Amino acid sequence: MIDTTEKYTSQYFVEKEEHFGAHNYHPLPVVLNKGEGVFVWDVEGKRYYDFLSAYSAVNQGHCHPKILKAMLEQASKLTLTSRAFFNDRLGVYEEFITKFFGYDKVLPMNSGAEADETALKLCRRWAYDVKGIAKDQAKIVICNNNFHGRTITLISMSTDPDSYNGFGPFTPGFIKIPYNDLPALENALQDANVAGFLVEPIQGEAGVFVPDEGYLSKAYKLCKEKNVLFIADEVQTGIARTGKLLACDHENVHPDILILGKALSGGFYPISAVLANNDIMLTIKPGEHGSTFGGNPLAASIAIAALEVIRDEKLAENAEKMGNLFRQELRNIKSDMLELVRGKGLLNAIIIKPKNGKEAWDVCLKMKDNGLIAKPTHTHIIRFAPPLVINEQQIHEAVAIIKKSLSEFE
Ligand code: IF1
Repeated sequence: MIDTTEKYTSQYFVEKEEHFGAHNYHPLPVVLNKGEGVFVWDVEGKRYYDFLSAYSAVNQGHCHPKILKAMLEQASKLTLTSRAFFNDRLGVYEEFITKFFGYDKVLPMNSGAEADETALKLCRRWAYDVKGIAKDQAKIVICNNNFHGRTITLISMSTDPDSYNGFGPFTPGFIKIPYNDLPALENALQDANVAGFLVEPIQGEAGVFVPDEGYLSKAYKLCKEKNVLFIADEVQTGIARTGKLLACDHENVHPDILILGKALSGGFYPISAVLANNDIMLTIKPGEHGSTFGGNPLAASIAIAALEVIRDEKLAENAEKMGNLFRQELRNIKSDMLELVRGKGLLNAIIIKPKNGKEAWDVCLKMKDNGLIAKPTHTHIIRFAPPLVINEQQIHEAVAIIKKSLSEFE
């Protein structure tokens, strides 16, 4: 146990993780011990703007009081029953979330990866039982540069060697096509064994790739023409992040299978969900899929509160407004390292042009010194995703930090 009477430096905690933890991450050198709204603090008491939001899991802001209250109340009563029995929270949550997003049913899971895996199983089962594809022949179309999680099947779909190298053999049954390429999708859909198209409405990990206007709606139409399920992975883009409740809402696309995670709990607990209508969801029968923690009463209570915050605080509208302001202000920054600004709502990224051997990582270190934390993805891209509760004055302050940091490389 940590003796809280003695002040421990960041170095103390970094060394602990180095010695006792797996080295599957390379974190920015900052040790956080407090979060509130758009801010986090390190063990030395320094405050930072959090511009990653735990990869868009803290959309409601750190430690949102309403979600905390719901968590504490439920945690003091009943946390886990397993699905071997009913409980008095799951059905209430299922009704709430299915009406919130407009589906017949929800299958509750824990991590985003589990939700993606669940969606793949639903798609394959629908392929055999409803579409009538021959056993074990179902194929699912996915996009290059996708990110859907870290399981063997999900990395089998990946085109990023860092995700799949050294983890073979891989799960078969996937057709890879370029993202944002409708002719490539149309061509792939000629295969009668295609059952589904799994796509991120915006590719987050790839570096916030926003597809052309109309891509999602035209892709959906192509899928419907071929009786193929349109499966949207909104784990990162959902829950108001891009300025609408779902990124698919920008094009009025209602996915056949919707995958949610991350901010579904406001960062309090691993909660994910798969939503679909009865013709798809009821293809899985009792005993054919499950999870120890999936749909537990604590998660159910947290998720209701997390979604109520999104609705009641109009965080999608705020994300739209603050996102436009953020991109506009960023584009006014004069820096030869700042190559490009792109994004939607409060899911944004900048491309850093290396200068004198300095690159995105060095810019992130400089921003950290200046009071804002973010992390590069794919070497030259810095993703900016603050909590959706950010206000105008905080956007201006954050942009000033980014501008100052870039200027220090001039
Ligand atoms: C890591 C990335 C982001 C996701 C989408 C499913 C999942 C994720 C669109 C799986 C998870 C996380 C995973 C985390 C870092 C982060 C990430 F860089 F890995 F790709 F956000 F962009 N679909 N993304 O973004 O959800 O199982 O993690 O709950 O693995 O390093 P999960």
